[in-house]
Amino acid sequence: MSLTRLSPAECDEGLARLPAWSLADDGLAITRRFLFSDFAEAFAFMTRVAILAEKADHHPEWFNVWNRVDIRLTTHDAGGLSRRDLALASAIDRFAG
Ligand code: HBI
Repeated sequence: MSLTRLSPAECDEGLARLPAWSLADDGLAITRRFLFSDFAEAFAFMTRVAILAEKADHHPEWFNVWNRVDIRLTTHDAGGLSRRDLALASAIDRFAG
């Protein structure tokens, strides 16, 4: 999948289909906060995302504390958002609920 940086209009179109995600203040990433019932649920989610990311060869920047997982998706090789970020966010939403 393309590593070309998305234009502002393409970012807006992509985010319109990902209502649970937000554009980062720097405009270079999309972010979403996930809350789970406890740490075990949060870590199980992270394990599934890790497998997905490895298959996609596209990896999240994330932070976990107890039942919370904050995910930031950006494409380092593109210097901003690419279609890979939108695709991974969509895949994560499919099993995050
Ligand atoms: N993950 N988020 C993110 N951004 C990248 O640019 C990136 C990556 N994972 C792997 C990777 N680049 C390179 O190894 C190439 O596969 C693109």
